[in-house]
Amino acid sequence: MRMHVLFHDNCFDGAASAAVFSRFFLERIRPGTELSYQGLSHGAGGSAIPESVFQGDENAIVDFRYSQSPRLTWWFDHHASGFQDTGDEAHFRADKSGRKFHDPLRKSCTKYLADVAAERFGFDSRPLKELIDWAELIDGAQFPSPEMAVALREPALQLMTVLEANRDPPFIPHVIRLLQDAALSKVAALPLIQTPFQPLLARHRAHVEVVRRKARLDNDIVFFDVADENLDGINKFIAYDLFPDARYVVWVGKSAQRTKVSIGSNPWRPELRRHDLSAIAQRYGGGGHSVVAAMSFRPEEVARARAAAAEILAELRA
Ligand SMILES: [Mn+2]
Repeated sequence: MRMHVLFHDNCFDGAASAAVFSRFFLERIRPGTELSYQGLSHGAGGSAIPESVFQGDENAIVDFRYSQSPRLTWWFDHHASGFQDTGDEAHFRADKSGRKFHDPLRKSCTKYLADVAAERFGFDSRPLKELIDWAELIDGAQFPSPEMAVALREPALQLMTVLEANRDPPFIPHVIRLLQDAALSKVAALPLIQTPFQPLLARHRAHVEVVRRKARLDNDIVFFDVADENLDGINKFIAYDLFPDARYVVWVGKSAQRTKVSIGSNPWRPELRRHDLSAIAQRYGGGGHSVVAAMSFRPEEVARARAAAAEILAELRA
């Protein structure tokens, strides 16, 4: 029997959720199960999860949207946009398995999963406390200051940076296996993480300079467009470090795989948010949370992405 764990790719919370799920499954559900892993990412226009990803005898999705496939046997998610296809939510509500869970009010999928596993299945999550606490802090943007989120001094933030930038499919599954048994700070200190981190830190510092050059604050909203620089994965807290009083950040980015519009509300000024950003992103085929969301377009659709960003800016300023 093989359990295939599908996780939100290039995301600290996605990898941490997969590690917690694995340890929970092996301790409380079926010891000795062979586990395999695969990352899922958002495609253009909110494309559905292909049936071909469900490769296990059982399949779990963590920190990523729902699927009505009968091959999906476990699901944990906290995205407000967790139900994207017609009938997804009704299908989930009708589920009687007791193995599918969704709570859009939770800050991280990792802590949500650990809490459900503890309360309903008697799982002892204490050995993974460091990992769970950092996932809650990172995914919930609970940093005491934007400076901490941008300086990347803490080992967990260095690991986060490496996971977000990774393009090698077997790498994150390997990290997920390590995180099940070794302390997070020990894993982050390994050459496996530190070797790729050092050039990423230099690149990150260059991104800070690009955002400093391009970002403009208008009506409490920061906007910048780095599609021409072919930048997609940049640290989402840079703009708040530069503009601590901003209400929202809207930016256009681009990689070989997609053009992306990201929208976020200032985690250090929560009282300024007046929009559900996930609802806005869903109108463009994207999704996320009420406080931070994004939408993807095809790589060649830069003009469409820029038009969407302009419409969203107008809506947020109105
Ligand atoms: Mn998450």
